Amino acid sequence: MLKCIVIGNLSVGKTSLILRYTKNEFAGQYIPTIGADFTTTPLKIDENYEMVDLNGDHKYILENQGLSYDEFTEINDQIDEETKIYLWDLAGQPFFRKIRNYYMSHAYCALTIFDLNKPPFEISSWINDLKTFSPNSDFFLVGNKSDLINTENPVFKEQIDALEKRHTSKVHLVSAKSAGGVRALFVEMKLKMMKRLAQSPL
Ligand SMILES: Nc1nc2c(ncn2[C@@H]2O[C@H](COP(=O)(O)OP(=O)(O)OP(=O)(O)O)[C@@H](O)[C@H]2O)c(=O)[nH]1
Ligand SMILES: [Mg+2]
Repeated sequence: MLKCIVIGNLSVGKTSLILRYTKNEFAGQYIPTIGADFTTTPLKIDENYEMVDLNGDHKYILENQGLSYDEFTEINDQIDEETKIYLWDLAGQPFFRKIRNYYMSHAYCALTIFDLNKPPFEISSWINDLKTFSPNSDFFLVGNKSDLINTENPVFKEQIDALEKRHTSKVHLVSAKSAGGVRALFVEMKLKMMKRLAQSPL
């Protein structure tokens, strides 16, 4: 089972990001997730649609994952069309902590989401929970709602730099509303999962 969990405080946009990626939709109103929800997405990357449509960003994403285009094609071709990633959307409200912790185990990958409008970006407790319940999980740090801020602001850049250093991980800036960066994030996540699978099959 390729389980990917999507975690982060309430209202940071976990459900919205999944909806944007899987259905290319966005809903403005906030409907809190109750407990947990799940949806699936194929692991295999559609080269013509998902990759080519990234407006040149695919080069940068492949570079992040240390893959040449040929290496990508080789591992992507080995993946069965039927192989699915199970995306678990875990409710962020404190009330759901118990049920959430239960769903946090055995994750292969995690997207840790935070709201770019709400500094200081407190994600340490999520990373700690992840290390407790799914110590072998890979993770991505994701700042959402980039449509509402100026990403060129030096103070903002410093905060993001500090976060990247603290967790020795790149921060992905995305917006479920404008769709900016969302496809790139999920494609990079798939690449990371594929690479890991190719190195040590389940
Ligand atoms: N401006 C803006 N609003 C967003 C964005 N993503 C989500 N929102 C809004 O933020 C609110 C919360 O989004 P959700 O996706 O429901 O948040 P969640 O993280 O799933 O929340 P819980 O299920 O309670 O944990 C909604 O009103 C969304 O419309 C974004 O990229 N930009
Ligand atoms: Mg939700």
